[in-house]
Amino acid sequence: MTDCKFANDADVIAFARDHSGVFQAGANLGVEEIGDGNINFVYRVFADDGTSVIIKQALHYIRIIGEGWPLSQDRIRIEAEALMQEAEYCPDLVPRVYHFDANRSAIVMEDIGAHENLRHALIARADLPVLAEQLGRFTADTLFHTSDLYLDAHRKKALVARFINPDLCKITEDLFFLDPYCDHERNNVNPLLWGEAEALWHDAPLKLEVARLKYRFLTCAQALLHGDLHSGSVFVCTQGTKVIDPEFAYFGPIGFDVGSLLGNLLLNYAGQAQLPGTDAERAAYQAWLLQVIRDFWTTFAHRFAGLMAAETRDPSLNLPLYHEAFLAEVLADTIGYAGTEMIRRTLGLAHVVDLESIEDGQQRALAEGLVLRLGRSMIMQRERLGSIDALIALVREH
Ligand code: SR1
Ligand code: MG
Repeated sequence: MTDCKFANDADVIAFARDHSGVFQAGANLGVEEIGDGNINFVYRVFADDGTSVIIKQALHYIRIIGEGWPLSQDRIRIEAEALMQEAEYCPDLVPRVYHFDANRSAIVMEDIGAHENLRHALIARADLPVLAEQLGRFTADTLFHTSDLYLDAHRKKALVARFINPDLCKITEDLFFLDPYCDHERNNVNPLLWGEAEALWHDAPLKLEVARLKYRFLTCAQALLHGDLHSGSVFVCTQGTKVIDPEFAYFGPIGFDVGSLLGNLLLNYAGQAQLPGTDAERAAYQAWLLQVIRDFWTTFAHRFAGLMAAETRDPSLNLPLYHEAFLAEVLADTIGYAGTEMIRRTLGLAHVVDLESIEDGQQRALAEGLVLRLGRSMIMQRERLGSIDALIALVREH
């Protein structure tokens, strides 16, 4: 469906009117394009009475690049099906899907307009009292219930087949595990960080560990991942959290999702030291971030352990010692993939505003240098750290 792009505002409005079921007959509707992501087109359609929906459309190329970087439109089916899958276990934490239209490569979904992008909320030092618990619950419940620890073996394999997502996985395979570890033309390196980047490109022990993490990403079909669980895919308000954008969903290692979130919290932690404010404000927010990291992991691990004990039906997998070993492996993966997320957001193509909004290049290089050194230590030490407190101690040492 390469020619499905909405022709104009009236086309978007007609689509929303026909496929959402939320607007009054004859309501006067308006539309605005709100997408600031890299890949798709996103519209908000609204009525005078405040009713609104979101329409997300995937074209056959990457929005910010154009036709020069083609991308399968199957990603929008995968996103719709992943949102519905996630809603089975965490209906309060994802936007509701009203309609998926394969011909228009579009989803009509709930408008979560009262929420704010987590990345911007963290930069503004928002207090988010339910964030850690809700992210821990989202990851534990979605990942456990799509793994072999829960699903019947035939159902699991049928689901794996529905979520084969080669184009989007290839983006991750390249942007996470290839580009940042060589002088790649897609990279975007602060000139003041060039020496540290070059050192990393020649760091054989690090490249060996990144190869191991990449191979797990390629082969370890543990659970249905969100696949792109960075702070820009999470929306927050003081009462709640919504996780959006699972177009990178595929069956991969559980620690990739958990680690993506953890890595993004640490990217903000590193940025905080150079963002505006007093020393006391920066330090207080950094301490809060470390507490969120601890609570997030602890919620995830406790819930996942409880689910394994209560709901794992396969007797050969329902062993307390195996459950303990499984979570230890997920923690090591989490720390390692968090490290790769941190490094790729510093040297690779797609940076984050937690660091990019530090206007002074010298100060930004300080924050980026911290990210690189911490990311490297996390990748190298991931199998030795053994607890979230040990990780937090490592962060403090840097
Ligand atoms: C070209 S796509 C760059 C990044 O945006 C997406 O959100 C993913 O994180 C991807 O790596
Ligand atoms: Mg996205």
